[in-house]
Amino acid sequence: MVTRDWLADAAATENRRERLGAGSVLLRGFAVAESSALVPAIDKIVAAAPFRHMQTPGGFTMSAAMTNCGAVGWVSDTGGYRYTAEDPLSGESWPAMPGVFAGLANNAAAAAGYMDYRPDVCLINRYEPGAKMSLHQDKNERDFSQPIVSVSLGLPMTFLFGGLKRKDAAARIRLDHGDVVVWGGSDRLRYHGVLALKEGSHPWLARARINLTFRVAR
Ligand code: MD3
Ligand code: FE
Repeated sequence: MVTRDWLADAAATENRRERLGAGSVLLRGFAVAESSALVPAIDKIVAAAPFRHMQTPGGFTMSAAMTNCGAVGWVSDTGGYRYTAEDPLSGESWPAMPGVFAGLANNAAAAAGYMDYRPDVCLINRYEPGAKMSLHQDKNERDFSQPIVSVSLGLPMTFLFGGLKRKDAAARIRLDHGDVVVWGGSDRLRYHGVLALKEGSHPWLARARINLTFRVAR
């Protein structure tokens, strides 16, 4: 019964799309099929540019470990937050963005209504149980009209989606393996963060959650 299956698929896809704000869409499970290609691509990036715990400008050590791929990478140290063309650990260019990353980000952005999305950086965040990210805004990029695409892999996490002021109440959203969110328009500068990761084990990533965050930085 081809027709029935097609309708079921279409309904499932539609049901798994959740509007989070005027410019943001959660695409539940959008990256599940690609995850078997994403994990080895991450391993290859990490072999060249290892995960590291960066320092905040205030002198704290971030609990999420990070690396990057693409033309530039996001870095933080006691000198501030910025994008660099070289990995400060090696002095070499950041690893190139894999085709499977660029294609996934472009498809997800298009599914949310942002056509021709061409990110120049993917920040890769790795959380182990207890790691978190406090409420912050992403504003080191030049063009806030460009959305951010995030891909969650591994253990589930509670995401905090606040407002344009730090004190605004934050909604809590559970993000699971394969969930993709496109954040754009008037939501681009909303405060956001993640609660501490809970203990668990995931078939792909064991005791960890990895988040891919695609941006147009320059
Ligand atoms: C909403 N990472 O790297 S991704 C970050 O799960 C960061 O690792 C989190 O926040 C993580 O900066 C959240 C989701 C995200 C990213 C950017 C946003 C949500 C956003 C920018 C504006 C609004
Ligand atoms: Fe952020």
